[in-house]
Amino acid sequence: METKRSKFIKDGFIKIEHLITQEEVDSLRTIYDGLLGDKVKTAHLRSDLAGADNSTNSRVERITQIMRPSTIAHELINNSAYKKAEQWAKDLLGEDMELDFDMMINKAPYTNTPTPWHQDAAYWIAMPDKRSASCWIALDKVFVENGCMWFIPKTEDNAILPHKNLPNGGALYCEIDSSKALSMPLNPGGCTFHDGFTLHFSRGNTTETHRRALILNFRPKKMIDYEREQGVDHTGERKQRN
Ligand SMILES: O=C(O)CCC(=O)C(=O)O
Repeated sequence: METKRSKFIKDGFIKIEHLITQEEVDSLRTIYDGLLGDKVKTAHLRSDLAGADNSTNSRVERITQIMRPSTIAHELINNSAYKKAEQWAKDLLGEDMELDFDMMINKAPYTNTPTPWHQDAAYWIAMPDKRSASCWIALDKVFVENGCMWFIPKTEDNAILPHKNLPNGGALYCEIDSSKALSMPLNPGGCTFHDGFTLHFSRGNTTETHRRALILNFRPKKMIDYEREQGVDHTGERKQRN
């Protein structure tokens, strides 16, 4: 019988329809919106995943990324979403899984900017233990037109494709055949989990409301220590490291 765990191992991703309740979504939205609206407090952790837009002097962020929000909003760490996602990560990959980093990725209304195809492991240093799980939590109803996640089921284990940066320090991307990609619409409080080697992407937000996602990345405690010893805390520049 296929379980969430066996599907995650086979395909490199799974979908969980209800990770947290609407009440829990509402309390996360309050914290999330507070950080999104505070460009001063978040300045050192905040950037545009689409790359800085130098051409227009525009201050409009197309894809707002805020790394490690729990280092500013400390209450996040004890939030039930973090606890539930961690339990799932342990169930999927083992009891030694812990939170490595959290991040917010928001697509503002009508910004219509895709997050390009990539593998998260391209951003990370090479690690002897390659287990990882990223939990992408929808704080809004997400669908194709506002930028839900898309995944390509894994065929090859742990191969990292060559990635390049979008101009001006933007996201990493790779050239791939996306004909087998599957979209992952979700209701608020639903989530997906993906492995660091799984190819994923999202379309731009063409709707009149925000597309808010909170992402929690888990890996073995020993690998988190290994990263920190090398100065990796997931707040540095975007570049291929692996
Ligand atoms: O939210 C997005 O558009 C992309 C998210 C992503 O790339 C990730 O969670 O690794």
